[in-house]
Amino acid sequence: MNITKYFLLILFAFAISLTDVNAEDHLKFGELIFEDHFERNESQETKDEPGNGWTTSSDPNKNGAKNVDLRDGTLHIATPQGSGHGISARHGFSFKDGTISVRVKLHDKDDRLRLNFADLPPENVGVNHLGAKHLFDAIITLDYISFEDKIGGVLSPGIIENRKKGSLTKEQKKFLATKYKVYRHKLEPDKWYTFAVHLDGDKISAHLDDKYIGELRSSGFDNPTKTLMRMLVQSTVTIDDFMVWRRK
Ligand SMILES: [Ca+2]
Ligand SMILES: [Ca+2]
Repeated sequence: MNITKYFLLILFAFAISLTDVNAEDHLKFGELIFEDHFERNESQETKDEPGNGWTTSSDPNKNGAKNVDLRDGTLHIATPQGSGHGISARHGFSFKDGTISVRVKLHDKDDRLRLNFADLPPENVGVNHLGAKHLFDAIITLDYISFEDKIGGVLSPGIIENRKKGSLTKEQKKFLATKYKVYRHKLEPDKWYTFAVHLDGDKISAHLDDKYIGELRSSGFDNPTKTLMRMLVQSTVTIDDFMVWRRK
């Protein structure tokens, strides 16, 4: 064997081993069921047109400004000036246990990405987002990451009514304090981070890049079906590499 052939063989073996590492990396989260890297453009630049099954909260039939923009191979989401509410980009998926990972870039202190896990009536899965039931949230800002079980917390029977009336009991307040967890950190603006949120039974946990953030256990995380992801943005957030793995 001449030296060139030998070198090529080594290079080939190295490439194979790299591919294996990447494949294993993905396998550890389960079966990859959806991914979007936003490497495309709209047919126009005046209305939301994210494509690939995404819908947004901006009604394309109204003359609203464009809020969700495919830009340089990313999804750029910005709340219009003076708008009281955030903008959402939604996509269906389905798992009981799994991981949702997204690359996120926050630009300043007001920017917030809320991953809102919701459940749809079975007839609306993959059709529309009508009747979506809020389950829980994972939030990331430049200052913190938080988890909150909504369906097993503020939206649970007895609590929801008392909360509206402002008459939560001491026990109810104590109970609600167990449904929410916040982790303080300092992230850099305009820098990409990979935020991965894992669901396993009644446990939610997260990684930021390779760093383990923490976990919270609560009944709502164990909802038998999770079928809709709403990325709710306050201010401006840039997204890339949205990926979903199913374990159960
Ligand atoms: Ca665009
Ligand atoms: Ca991309």
